Amino acid sequence: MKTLRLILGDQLSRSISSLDDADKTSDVILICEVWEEATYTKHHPKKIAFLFSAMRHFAEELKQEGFNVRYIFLDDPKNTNSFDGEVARAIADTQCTALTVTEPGEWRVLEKMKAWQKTLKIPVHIKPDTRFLCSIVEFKKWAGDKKSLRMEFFYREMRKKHRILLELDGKPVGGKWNYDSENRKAGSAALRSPERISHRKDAITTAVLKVVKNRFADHFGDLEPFHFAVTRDQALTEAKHFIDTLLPDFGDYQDAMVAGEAYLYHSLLSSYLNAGLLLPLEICRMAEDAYHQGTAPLNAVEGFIRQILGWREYVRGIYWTRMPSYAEMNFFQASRSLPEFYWGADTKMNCIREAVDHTKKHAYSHHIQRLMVTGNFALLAGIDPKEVCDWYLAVYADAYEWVELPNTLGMALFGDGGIMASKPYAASGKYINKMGNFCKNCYYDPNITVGEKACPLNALYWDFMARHEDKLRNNQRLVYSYATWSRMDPDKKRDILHHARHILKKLDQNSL
Ligand code: FAD
Ligand code: DLZ
Ligand code: SF4
Repeated sequence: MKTLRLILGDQLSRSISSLDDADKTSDVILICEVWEEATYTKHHPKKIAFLFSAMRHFAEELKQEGFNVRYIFLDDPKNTNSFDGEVARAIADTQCTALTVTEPGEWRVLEKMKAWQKTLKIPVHIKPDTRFLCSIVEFKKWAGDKKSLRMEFFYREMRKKHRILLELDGKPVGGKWNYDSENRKAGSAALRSPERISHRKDAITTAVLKVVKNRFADHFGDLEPFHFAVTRDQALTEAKHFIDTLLPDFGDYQDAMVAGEAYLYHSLLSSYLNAGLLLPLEICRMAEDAYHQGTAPLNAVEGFIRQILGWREYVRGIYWTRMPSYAEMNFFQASRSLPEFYWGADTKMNCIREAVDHTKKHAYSHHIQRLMVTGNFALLAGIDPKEVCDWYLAVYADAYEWVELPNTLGMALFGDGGIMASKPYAASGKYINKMGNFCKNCYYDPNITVGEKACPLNALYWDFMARHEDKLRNNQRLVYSYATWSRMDPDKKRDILHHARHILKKLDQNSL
C-alpha cells in the first residue's frame, strides 16, 4: 500500500507516530506551509518563521534519510493553502491509497481529520500522539468524574509512572514531592539574564525570513533579530546549555520579574517541545541527571520537571477531556474588550508595558508574567475570555490551543470555574512589587489604593472580589481575603469601589 503521511508544523519529531512503519520506497511524506494555518490567528511573525524554517529543515533531514518528501512552500503557485486542499491534491498527484496522520494539537484540526475519514475515498488512520507522557485515555481514567482536578496529585502519579526523582522504595527523592515554597526569590535590577545561545541563520532560515517579512507584515511582533533553534540538533544544544548553566538558578528565580529582562533563568524550551524538536521525557531525564551529578539543586530540578511532567501533561489532559465546550466557558461572564495596550498601545502601567514589550520583541514572556501581569489584569478587569485567549494564541511562539487554552481560560482567568485551578490567581500590585522591580519605574504606586497615583490593580483587586463574592466566598483559599474585605471600614470600601469604576472608565478610554 502506498501511504500518504501528513506531518503538521508542530509534529517535527522523527519518532512521530505517523512515521511508524513508513516505507521509504513507496510512501510519500507531506509537509505543507498553508495560508489557512498561518493566519487562523495572527501568529507572531517569529513563530511563523520558526515553524516554517523548522519544517523545511525537518523535511531536508527526512530526505537525507531516504524518504520521499512532498514539501509545499507557501509561495508555490499551486498551493491551495489549506490542509484539506493539500491532502486532496497530494492524493490525486501521488496516487496514494491510504492516509496516515498523528492526532493534532487542536480540536479544530481534529475535526478536519475526522471529516477526511468520511470525504476522502481512501482509508484515513488517525494515530495517537505518543510523544506525550500521559495518553488521553490514561488522563480520562485519572480524571474520572471529578468535578475539579488538582495538578499536584496527577504529577505524583506521573513521577511514579515514569520513575522520575524517585527512591528505590518509591518515595520522592529528598522526602518531598514538591519544593515550590523554596522557589520564590524576588527579582531586582541586579538580576540579569545570563547570555543565551544565538543560532546562525542559514540559507533556509534567511529565505523564510524574507517570506514572513513580505507576507505577514501586518502581524503584531518583531520578526528580527531572529535567533531561534530550527533543527533538533540546535534545540538540543539549547537544552544542554540550559541544564548546564541556568537550571541551578531556575528554581530560585522562577517567579522573579525584572525590567528589561525577558528570560532570566527560564529554559525557553517550550517552542521546541511543542513543535516536536525536543521530547518531554528526554528533557526531564537530562534535568534529573543534573541533580544526580550534583550540578543542580533539588528545588530547581524538581520545579523544572514538575512544569513538564506535571503542568504540561495536565493541561493537555484537560484540553482533550473538556473540549469543545471548554472553549465556551466564561464563569464570571466577563465581557470587556481587550485593551489596546495588549497590542502595544501606550499605558502608564509599567508591568504591562514590560510584559507586552517582551512579547512583541521575543514572542515570549515568562510564565509568571503571562499569569500575574497580563493574565491577572485581564482577570481583574473582566476582559472577555475569548479575546484574551485569542491574544495568547497569537503572540507566543509556543502557542497551540491544547496548551494555551487551559492556561489562559483555566489558570489565568478562572473562566472554567475551578476545573483546573483551586482559586483565581487574582493579585494586587503588591504582589508584582514584591516579585520584582517593575513598580520602581511606574507612574503608579503599588502601595496606594485610591487616587490618581494609586496602582490600578489595587482597587481592581477588591472590585473583582466584591463583584464575584457570590461565586467565590465559599472558596476555602479565599477566606483570608474575604475576612479582610469584611473587616474593612465601609467608607473605605465605598472609595475603593468608586475608584475601581473610575479606573475601568479610563481603561475604556485607553488612558490607563
Ligand atoms: P520554563 O519556565 O523554563 O518551564 C519549563 C517548561 O515547562 C516549559 O518549556 C513548558 O514546556 C513547561 N511548562 C511550564 N509551565 C507550563 C504550563 N503552565 N503549561 C504547560 N507547560 C508548561 N505554554 C505553552 O507552551 N504554550 C502556550 O501557549 C502557553 N500559554 C500560556 C498562557 C498563560 C495565560 C499562562 C499563564 C501560561 C501559558 N503557558 C503556555 C505556560 C508557560 O507560561 C510556558 O510554557 C512557559 O512560559 C514557556 O517558557 P519556558 O520554556 O522558558 O518555560
Ligand atoms: C502554527 C502553524 C503555522 C503558522 N503554519 C503551519 C503551516 O503552514 N503548516 C502546518 O502544517 N502547520 C502550521 N502551523 C501549526 C499548526 O497550526 C498546528 O499543527 C495545528 O494547530 C495543530 O496543533
Ligand atoms: Fe504594575 Fe501597579 Fe506596579 Fe505599576 S505600580 S508596575 S501598575 S503593579
